[in-house]
Amino acid sequence: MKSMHRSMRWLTALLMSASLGVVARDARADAYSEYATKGSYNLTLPPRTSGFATLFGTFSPNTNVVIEGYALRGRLFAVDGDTIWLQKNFGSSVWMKVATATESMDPTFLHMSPNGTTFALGTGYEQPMYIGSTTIFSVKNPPNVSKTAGVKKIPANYYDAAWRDNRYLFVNAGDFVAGSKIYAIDTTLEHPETGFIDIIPDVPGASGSVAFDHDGNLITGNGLAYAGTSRTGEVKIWSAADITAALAGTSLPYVTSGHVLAESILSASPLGVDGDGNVFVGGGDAFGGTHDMGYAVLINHGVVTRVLAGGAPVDESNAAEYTEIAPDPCRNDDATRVQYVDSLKMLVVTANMQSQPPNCAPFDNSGNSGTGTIQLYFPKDAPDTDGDGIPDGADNAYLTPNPDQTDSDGDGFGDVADADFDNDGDVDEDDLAIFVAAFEAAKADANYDKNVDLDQNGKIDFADFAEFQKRWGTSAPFY
Ligand SMILES: [Ca+2]
Ligand SMILES: [Ca+2]
Ligand SMILES: [Ca+2]
Ligand SMILES: [Ca+2]
Repeated sequence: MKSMHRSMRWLTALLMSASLGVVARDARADAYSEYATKGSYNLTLPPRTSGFATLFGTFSPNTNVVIEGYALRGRLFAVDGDTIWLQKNFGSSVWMKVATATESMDPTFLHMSPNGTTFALGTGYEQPMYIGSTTIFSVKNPPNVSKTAGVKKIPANYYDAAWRDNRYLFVNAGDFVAGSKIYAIDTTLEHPETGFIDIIPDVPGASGSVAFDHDGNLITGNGLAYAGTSRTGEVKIWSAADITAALAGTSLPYVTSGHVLAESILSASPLGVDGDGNVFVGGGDAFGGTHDMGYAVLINHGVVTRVLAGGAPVDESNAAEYTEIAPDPCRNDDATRVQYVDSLKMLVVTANMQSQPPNCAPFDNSGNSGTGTIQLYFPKDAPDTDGDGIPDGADNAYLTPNPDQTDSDGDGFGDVADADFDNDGDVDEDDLAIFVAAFEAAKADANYDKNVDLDQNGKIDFADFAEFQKRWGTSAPFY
């Protein structure tokens, strides 16, 4: 009896370690909740001049474009009425104007090619799409995209778009009345509008968005039901092989091809995939209901695998298959956008906050009002190059440890890395003069300068000078 108990305990232990082993092998995040592990960080969009501000910028680790010292990899773009802004530093709400447009932009998309060399800009309803080189962007002399030589101006019907590779841009045309289609643009053509390729020619209803996963499968989402056979809130996925065939001329009929991933996520815009292959669906209300605005849904990567193999779509009553993220506690925001920055393993959630509890404003579906806020979420394995506990995507000095993140002059560069005291972009004699004037000052002294106290220990001494020396002769950005 005794020995039987012992062997059962041993077997139980063996079973437990075996099952633990299975869990440990899959390190992938399965739910939005796993993104909160390193905390969330709040940013703000630039003040809008007209139209509404929207955030873009999903950059692969292969993006190597640098604009006047500012690497595009991981950096966010914001677009408002007439301006394209570039984020000055990781974790920063300081925005630099890098381009304008003639059109009053009610932007529907600004997507960079995977290698970062080409931008595609949708300026708004019935306005042209522009495709051009990202190297035209300039902090020193922002160009007008609509008037820049070499930028292709394309008349097209569109709502959102996604790059398949560095050549083909997939576009969903979201015409509420006439029905929608998904087509591809060969961006290498001199006149891309002469060679549109039908991929899915007959989407019933308004198409909300398109996205590619890491294996080249295409994901589509249908938005608002308007008339006829609209399939509201349906998210479908088409295999990479089907997409390759469609590019070669075999277009895909909407109803009889592809696989249904979700049956009712309104408005299915935008769509995207995180680093672990989970599919996120932003937009307004999700899974029906009358007042379920202000959140986005994450569909577990396992459902994608199952659906591609012919299995059932996401079970919306099963929390293991989808989770929600709700940036707006009042849940009356109808412009919840989710994007993923591959190079930083960063989930970016934007919302237009119209009110705060307990005084929640009544439901509003204009999509344009409220304060544009940005929340950053990171999974456990997000890069933290300097090991100070702040993930790279939120760190205002990602190469120098500064857990306090102090930025005394508010220019977006953390004090610890910011020896450009006069903010002219260079660390030179002028900054040395400012340093010398404050040297040996302590907090109580009249000549104490918080900016110059690089290590923030309340005293300007040789430790700060050593840091200053390291930065001597460098130019912005400062990390
Ligand atoms: Ca860090
Ligand atoms: Ca740091
Ligand atoms: Ca600073
Ligand atoms: Ca300077």
